[in-house]
Amino acid sequence: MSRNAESTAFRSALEVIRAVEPRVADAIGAELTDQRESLKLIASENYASPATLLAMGNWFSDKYAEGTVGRRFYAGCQNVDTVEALAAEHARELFGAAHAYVQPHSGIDANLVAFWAVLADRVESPALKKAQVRQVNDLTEADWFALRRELGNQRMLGMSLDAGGHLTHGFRPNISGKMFDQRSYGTDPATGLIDYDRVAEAAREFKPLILVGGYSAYPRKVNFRILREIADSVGATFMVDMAHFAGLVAGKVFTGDFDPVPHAHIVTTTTHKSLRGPRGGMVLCQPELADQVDRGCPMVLGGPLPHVMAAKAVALAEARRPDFADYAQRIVDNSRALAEGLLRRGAKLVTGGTDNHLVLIDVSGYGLTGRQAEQALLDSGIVTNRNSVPQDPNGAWYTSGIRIGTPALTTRGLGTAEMDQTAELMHTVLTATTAGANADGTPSKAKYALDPALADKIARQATDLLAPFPLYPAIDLA
Ligand code: DSN
Repeated sequence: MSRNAESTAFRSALEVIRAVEPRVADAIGAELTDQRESLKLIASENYASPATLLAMGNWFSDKYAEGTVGRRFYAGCQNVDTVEALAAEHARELFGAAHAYVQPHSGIDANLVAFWAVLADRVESPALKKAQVRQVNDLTEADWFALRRELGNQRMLGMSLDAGGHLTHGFRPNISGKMFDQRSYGTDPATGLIDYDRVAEAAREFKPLILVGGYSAYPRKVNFRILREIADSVGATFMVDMAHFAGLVAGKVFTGDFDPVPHAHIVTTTTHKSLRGPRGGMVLCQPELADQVDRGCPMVLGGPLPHVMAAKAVALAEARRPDFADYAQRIVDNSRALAEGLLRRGAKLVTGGTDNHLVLIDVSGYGLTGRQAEQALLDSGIVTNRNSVPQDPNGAWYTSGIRIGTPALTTRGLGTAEMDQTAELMHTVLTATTAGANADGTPSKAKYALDPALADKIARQATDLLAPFPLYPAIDLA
């Protein structure tokens, strides 16, 4: 394929869009410029390949396909069957999973499918059994009452949000925290690391139906063998949400005890973070849960998105290539280099470092809240997101942390030397930023001061750092 093909494809697409609504075409073009010019350190973002992006922009979007491959509620799904089966096959092969369900639209959808599958599989409920074998019309009002009571009072134990867990793992404001009787495990206050003995103790006391592993802001490996042993010891189903680190599992950086797939009963993920696919979700599971998982649509999900499943098939095929393992290793090498660069300059990091794709800076060490630091970095061309740190005194809105990650910059080709320069730019901004005050003189958690000339200088240096690593080098929209 010529490099020109990518340019032609995207230029032609924009020309067609421009003829209908030029402002949308302009916004798409502007987004490419912004992404090209900013130092993107958001740990959950990446840059999908042109092939992945193009697989989403077509008439597959027009098709309804409730059901599963070969068993649809709509006619004419033969081509959707092809791409869904391909995506599932690539996912099974890539992760060594017994079963893959590629329809979830997002991570929360994947988690809801998994929760439902476990509830349906594990909860002893005569009413649910009747409902499952499609005797729904035979259920009495008392049956429905019992079913809601039984399904609605199950227990889940997951990692707490401020320790790095995800809001869908039982955080109260999320639906998972409302549908389950929920408890959470944190991290050791001294080390910031998961204390497996404490998790085991919590599991013994609480006896959850589901033990959830996985995180969105924990910068270390997790031993999934130990978590599975804990789950087994209390009869819990072990679920892992690997959304953040799926690319590291796919690239065989996380193997053995650190690969969740052989240890968990059910694994969920998104496909767009370190895995570098389209926006979407996926569930992998042991054979005994496959039937329930496949009921995800219409049980929990709306119609599947065939165009996104096509893109998942493309991205998963890419992740099966040998160069993806090299990419995954470079993500971690870069993350370590970034952490070391920050530590050497005096930054305070949660757990003192990293062994995955992300680093969590405790910006209270710079006298700032996460919100102040996030904005000051953004003024300087560095895109990050604020995040709670364990036992965060500033809550989930202002926070005391900045979460950064290397999947996106690694895709562009930046290496460990550039990570050290990135650490220097970040440290310079954070050191130069001061917390502001409210009108009444009290300390503000949002206001800050940063010399605009310095912010501009850092933004120019960030652009210079990126210049040798163009994003989508083959695409010229001019
Ligand atoms: N929003 C994703 C993240 O940034 O981690 C997960 O939901």
